[in-house]
Amino acid sequence: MDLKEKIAAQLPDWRARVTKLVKETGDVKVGEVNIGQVYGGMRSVKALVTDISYVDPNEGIRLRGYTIPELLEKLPRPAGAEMPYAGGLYYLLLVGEIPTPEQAMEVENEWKKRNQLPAHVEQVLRSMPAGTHPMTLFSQGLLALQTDSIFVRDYEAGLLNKENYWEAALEDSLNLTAKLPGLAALIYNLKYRGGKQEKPDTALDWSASFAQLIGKGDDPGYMDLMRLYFVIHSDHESGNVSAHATHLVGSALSDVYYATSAGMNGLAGPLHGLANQDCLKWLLDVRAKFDQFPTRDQLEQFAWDTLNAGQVIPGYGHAVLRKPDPRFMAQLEFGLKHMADDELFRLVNMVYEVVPGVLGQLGKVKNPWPNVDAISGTLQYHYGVREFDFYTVMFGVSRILGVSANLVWARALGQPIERPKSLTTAMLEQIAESARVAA
Ligand code: CMX
Repeated sequence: MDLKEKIAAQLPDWRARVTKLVKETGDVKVGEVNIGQVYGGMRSVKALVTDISYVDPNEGIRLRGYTIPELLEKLPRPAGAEMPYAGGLYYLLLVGEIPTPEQAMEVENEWKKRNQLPAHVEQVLRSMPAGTHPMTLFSQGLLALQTDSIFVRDYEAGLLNKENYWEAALEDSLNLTAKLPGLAALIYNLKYRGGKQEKPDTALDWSASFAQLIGKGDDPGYMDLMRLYFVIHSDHESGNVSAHATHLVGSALSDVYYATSAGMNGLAGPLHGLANQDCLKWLLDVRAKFDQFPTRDQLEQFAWDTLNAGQVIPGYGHAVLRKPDPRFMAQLEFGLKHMADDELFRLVNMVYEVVPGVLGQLGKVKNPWPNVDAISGTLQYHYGVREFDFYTVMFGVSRILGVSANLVWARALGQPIERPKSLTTAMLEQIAESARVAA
C-alpha cells in the first residue's frame, strides 16, 4: 500500500532526527512550570510533541501545515461534491502530503475492504438498556472491536519489536477507521430508527456512507455536510482531552482500540466533545423561552441567566484559541450557503453577535469566541438529524482519524510510556515558601 510505503520511507530520517535532538540537546529547557499550572490542569505546559497538527491561539488549527480553508480547497473530493474525501485527509495526517485523487481513493478502497462489523458488536450494543447514552455505546463498540487487534495478536505471538510496532498499529488504525461509519450508524439506527438497517451502497465514499447508513442516502447536501464535519473535527494537536487520553493509554502499548476508547470517554465530557449537544440544547431552550426568536436584549439576559446559574455557555471559550475557531467559521460559511434562512442558524448568528460581549464582561474568560461546537449541532438539526445526544459520536468518528494517526506515529518514533511526576500540596507549599524566602 502506498500509504504504508510512504510512512516507511520517511522513518529513517525521522528516527535519526529525533534521536539526534534528544541525544545532543535533551537537557535544553523548553519552558518552566509554575504552581498555578500544576494546579491548573497543566495549561500551556509544553510537554507533548506531535507533527500532525498545531493550534495557534489566533490562527487556529493547521493539519500538517494546512489551515482549514486550505484543506477544504486542496484535498481531493468526489465528483460533484463540495467537500473532500475523508480518505484524503487520513492520508494527509499519516503521510504529511496532500494526496492525489488516486491516493485518496486508495484509502477509501482499503476502508471498503475492511468495513464489515463483526456480529458480536451488534450483540453487545443490543444488550444495553435503551436509555444508554450513544457515547457509552460508541466506546463499548470500540472495545468490542478490540478482539480483532492485529497489534495484540502479533505482540502475543512474539512477532513484534520496537521497529515494527507501528505497522501493526497502522493495520489496527485502518481496520478500526474503516468500521467507524458503520459503527456510528448502527448506534444511531438502534437508538432512533427502531433497529432499521440500510443495505450499504458500496459506491459511496466513507463520509457519505455514514449518511446513507442512517437513512439519508437521498440527501447529497447532508453527505457534503458530513464530509466537512469529518474533516474539521479530526485533530487538534495533542493536549486536548481526547487526544491526550488516547496518547497516554497508547503509551502503555495498549492497542488502538483500547486507546481510542479511552479518548472517546474523555470526548464524552461536557467541557469537551459533549459541548455540541449541550450547545444545541441551549439554543432550543432560547427558542422555547422566547417563542421562536428573541430580541438581542432577551438573548443577552438569557446568557446572563445561564452564567448566574453557575453554568457555562456551551460552544464558547477555549483553552488554547483566542479568536473565533476556524472550524466554527468553516461551518458558518457552509450554513450561509445552504441554510441562511433557517431559524436556528439565524439564532446561531445572533448568539455569535451577543455572547462574546457578555463573556467579555465576566472579566475572567480568556477566549469569549465560539469554538467548533457552537454551530455543528445546528447544521445537523437543519438536515433532520435532531437526536442531539448522538452528536458527540460523529465528533468521535472524526477525532479517531486524528488520534489514531498520532498513535501510529508515536509507535513509529518509539515514544515511551508517559509518566509525569506528582507532588503533594505540602511540597508545593514548601516550594512556594522557599521562593518567598529567596526573593
Ligand atoms: N461560559 C462560562 N464561563 C466560561 C466559559 C463559558 N463558555 N469559558 C470559560 N469560562 C470560565 C471558566 O469556567 C473559568 O471560570 P473559573 O475561573 O470560575 O473556573 C474562567 O472562565 C477561565 O477559563 P478559561 O481559562 O478562559 O478557559 P479554560 O481553559 O479553563 O476552559 C473550556 C476552556 C473550553 C473548558 C471553557 O471555555 C468552557 O467550559 N467552555 C464551554 C464548554 C465548551 O464549549 N467546550 C468545548 C470546547 C471545545 C472542545 O473541546 O470540543
